[in-house]
Amino acid sequence: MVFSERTLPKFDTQSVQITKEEGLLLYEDMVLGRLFEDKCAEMYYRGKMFGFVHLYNGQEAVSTGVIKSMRPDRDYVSSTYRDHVHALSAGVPPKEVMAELFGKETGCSKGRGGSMHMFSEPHKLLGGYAFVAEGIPVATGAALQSKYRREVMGDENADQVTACFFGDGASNNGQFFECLNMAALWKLPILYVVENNKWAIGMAHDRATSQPEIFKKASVFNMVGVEVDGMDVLAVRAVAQEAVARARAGEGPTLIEALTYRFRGHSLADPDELRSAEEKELWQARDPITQFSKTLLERNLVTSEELKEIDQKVQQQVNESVTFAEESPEPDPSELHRYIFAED
Ligand SMILES: Cc1ncc(C[n+]2csc(CCOP(=O)(O)OP(=O)(O)O)c2C)c(N)n1
Ligand SMILES: [Mg+2]
Repeated sequence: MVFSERTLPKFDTQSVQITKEEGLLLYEDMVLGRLFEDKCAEMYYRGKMFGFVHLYNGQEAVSTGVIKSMRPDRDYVSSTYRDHVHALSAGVPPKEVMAELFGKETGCSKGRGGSMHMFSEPHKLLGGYAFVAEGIPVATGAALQSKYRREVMGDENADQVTACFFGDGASNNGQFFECLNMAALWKLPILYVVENNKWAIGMAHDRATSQPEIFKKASVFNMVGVEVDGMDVLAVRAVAQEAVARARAGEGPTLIEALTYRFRGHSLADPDELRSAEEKELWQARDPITQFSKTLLERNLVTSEELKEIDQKVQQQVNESVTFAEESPEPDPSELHRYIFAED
């Protein structure tokens, strides 16, 4: 079956003013996501990590554009099983993410979680979740507690916004509808970010969904719904900044549908034979990192040497994360029962 490509929403990237510092921050975060995932693939095929590993290549502009519009270590982020790069954007050090993938005690979830269960209290990362849509109620709860603490308990500092990431497939699950209803009803400070990469494993979104334009589903809850080119980091950032401001001002949630694509198979165990070569090539040509480096160069904000230096610095950081993970101890078997329940 052949599916047509959706027309991308119009966005005037030229109209967005950014400083060199902001541009480099966005660029570095996306490159970190890309090089980290490439290294994961290498380590997985070398037998260094086990279980399912889902990579984020191609979708970097969504994680970077949204999370870099939020306050680090204060606002909440919830993810899915495709969670390494959300963790990195949220500020979890690459060595802690890599060590988690290696199942080591020094991992951000103490080696108990692995690829699909990144968690970090200091970085307000509420977790990766193996079940599709499982993070949506958790993120909705986080947003409810911020609002409750602020408005009912009078805690002025409880002004956190939550970003809840999930896939197109998850938007057909019941939690999505129940949580959007509650969030709109209670005007919760939350961004529901659907990363519509057109596929749920081997199921094409258009084939499984009566209304494939997910952002339109916001309207039935009286919620703001927007679609955005998920391969354009400045477009994602602009939409996210507006949504964060709306949430922070007590005006409630936003459903953001980012049109994006994963450049690799569903997981590293997927031979990726179902998607057509044409479709893959079309999206590969929209690579968010290549596009953004062009923008930075065209605006004379950076030189190609500066970008290369960042690439090298990040590559070194990623390599060091592997050394750290390899040299780290495994959890002590006598302590395997720990971290199931909160400790005093
Ligand atoms: C509740 C539940 N049902 C089924 C699965 C098996 N499963 C794992 S990933 C996936 C596809 C989800 O696709 P999508 O939400 O679009 O996210 P993407 O993988 O594209 O990022 C499915 C069905 C699961 N993990 N959890
Ligand atoms: Mg998907």
